[in-house]
Amino acid sequence: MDNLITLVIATRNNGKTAEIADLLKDHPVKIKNLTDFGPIPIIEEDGKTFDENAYKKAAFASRVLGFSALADDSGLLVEALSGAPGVFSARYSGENASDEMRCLKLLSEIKGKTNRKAVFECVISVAVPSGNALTYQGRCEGVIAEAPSGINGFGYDPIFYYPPFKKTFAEMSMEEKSSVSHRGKALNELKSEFDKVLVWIEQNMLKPDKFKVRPGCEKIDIEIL
Ligand code: ITT
Repeated sequence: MDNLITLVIATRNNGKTAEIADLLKDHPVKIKNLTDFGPIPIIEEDGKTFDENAYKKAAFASRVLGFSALADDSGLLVEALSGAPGVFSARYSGENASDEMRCLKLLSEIKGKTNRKAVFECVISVAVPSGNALTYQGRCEGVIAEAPSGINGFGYDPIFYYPPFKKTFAEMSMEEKSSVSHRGKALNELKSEFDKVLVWIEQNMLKPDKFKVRPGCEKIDIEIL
């Protein structure tokens, strides 16, 4: 069908792309991701909340590519570390660190603490080129494991232990993880009103601008009007 609405998954994280694409696979949209287009500038994630960053990523991708776009901003908040790494989850151990390095840093920061409670949070933003957007949220509570375990998933999955399943996220299949995860919950909320979302996208595609793009070279910023 050619009249399907195109929805671009605006993330450079392959683990997220796989989970989002899987959850949306049976829906009447043409799913694309950033690799389907030429290089697009990296957006600076300088928001103080998941909400701000998710909006920025979705609105910017939609604006630049001319399609509706869905972005996810998420992270892990550890109670004993006053909510760190939080919005800095991707950069917790420096810009170029691996997932393994981030997990090991977190394990060393929390070493010896008795409170190992943590929560994953996710905000999904669906935006159209004008800058209008819809927001969905999800969270999942668990504890930080004593040591990494499991090989599935990405990011902090090997050290995020989910007590009801007696497994870390990295020991679960993608379907199992999505049934309880922060991202799965946010996307399920979106899916529960998918028909309305498609109508909203159609009605909003041509609305007047809500923001200006400031062109730069490597990193680009947007200014909300
Ligand atoms: P994009 O901005 O391109 O989407 P990113 O990896 O930079 O990719 P975020 O800024 O949202 O994404 O950072 C989220 C980080 O939080 C991510 O890199 C992981 O380290 C962690 N994270 C989020 N969701 C996770 C999950 O389901 N499992 C494990 N770690 C997760």
